[in-house]
Amino acid sequence: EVIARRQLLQGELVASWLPRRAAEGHKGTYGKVVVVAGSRNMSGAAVLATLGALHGGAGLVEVIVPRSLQDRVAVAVPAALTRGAEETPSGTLAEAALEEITAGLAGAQAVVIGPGLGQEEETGRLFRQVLERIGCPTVIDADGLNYLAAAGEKLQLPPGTILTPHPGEMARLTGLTTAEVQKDRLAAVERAWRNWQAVIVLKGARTLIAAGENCYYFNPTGNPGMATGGSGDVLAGLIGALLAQGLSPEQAAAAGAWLHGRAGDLAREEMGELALTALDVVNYLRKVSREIW
Ligand code: NPW
Ligand code: AMP
Ligand code: MG
Repeated sequence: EVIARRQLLQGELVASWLPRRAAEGHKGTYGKVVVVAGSRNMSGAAVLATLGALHGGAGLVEVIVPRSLQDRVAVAVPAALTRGAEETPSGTLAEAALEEITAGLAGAQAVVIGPGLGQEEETGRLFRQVLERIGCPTVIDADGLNYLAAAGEKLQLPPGTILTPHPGEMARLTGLTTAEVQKDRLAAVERAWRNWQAVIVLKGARTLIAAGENCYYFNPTGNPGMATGGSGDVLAGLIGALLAQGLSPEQAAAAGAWLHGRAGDLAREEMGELALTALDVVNYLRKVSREIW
């Protein structure tokens, strides 16, 4: 049943979607997120997406990165499982990583793919093959979106896919300019939704979510302090965690945007906008959790 709606997100609605922790719950209850991310110069993107997933309540998070980054990522996020896969000379995931990644996908309730993957052609070919092997709801972000845009054909997406473009990525996905995207954000998300038949999260001030025919959410949380490297990578992981806990793609996308912005707003109360970094957004998810979980 498709219900036409344009909804302003607010905390009570988001809280009503979130699963309560059962007294008998165990880590298997809350789902496994597999994060496919990172390259030599962007190991932080993998770390931040993984932290977003852990702080979003996923029972288990496994992060798959180019082999030479594995130890570093494991030290940065000891709570996550890590898997190192074959890499290209420039330190991005290689096509030969396919079997290792496929093994990692087993048992995932949600996948997050794209942050920091880089833009090597070979990694793009790998990305397309990985997409075909994913059988669970998936968040595609950052370079994953760039690979979708570069594919030149409409790729088949996993069931329950969420795309999380910022305006620049949205421009690449739709063939519009960034200015055109920003001038009519509603038209841009509609266009992307029609083309991809996926939930679209157009980030930036007042993040806009399209989840179906005439079905939009407007997010009022967040602030310009969050305009800082890596904050989108945290959001991708967070949405993955909500998917793994059983929220629908529509709810996970909307709730993720709201919670992420709320964490940024609570961080701003303490430190102002200047000093705020992506790691603060992660850490203030604790306060948001305390507020409404
Ligand atoms: P312009 O110039 O206005 O047309 P890119 P990226 C636009 C990784 N990271 N409003 C704007 O375009 C990511 O995961 C790794 C308007 C801007 O110049 C990716 O894999 C980190 N325009 C990779 O880096 C930390 C907006 O987009 C352009 C806009 C590249 O991602 C950082 C930039 O977009 C990063 O997350 C807005 N609100 N937002 C790490 N520590 O490892 C964006 N634009 O070229 O896609 O580059 O977003 O930095
Ligand atoms: P990314 O560009 O992928 O790192 O994503 C940036 C994240 O920060 C997204 O979740 C944006 O919605 C958020 N963000 C960036 N600038 C603002 C802003 N001016 N107001 C609210 N949120 C913002
Ligand atoms: Mg980003």
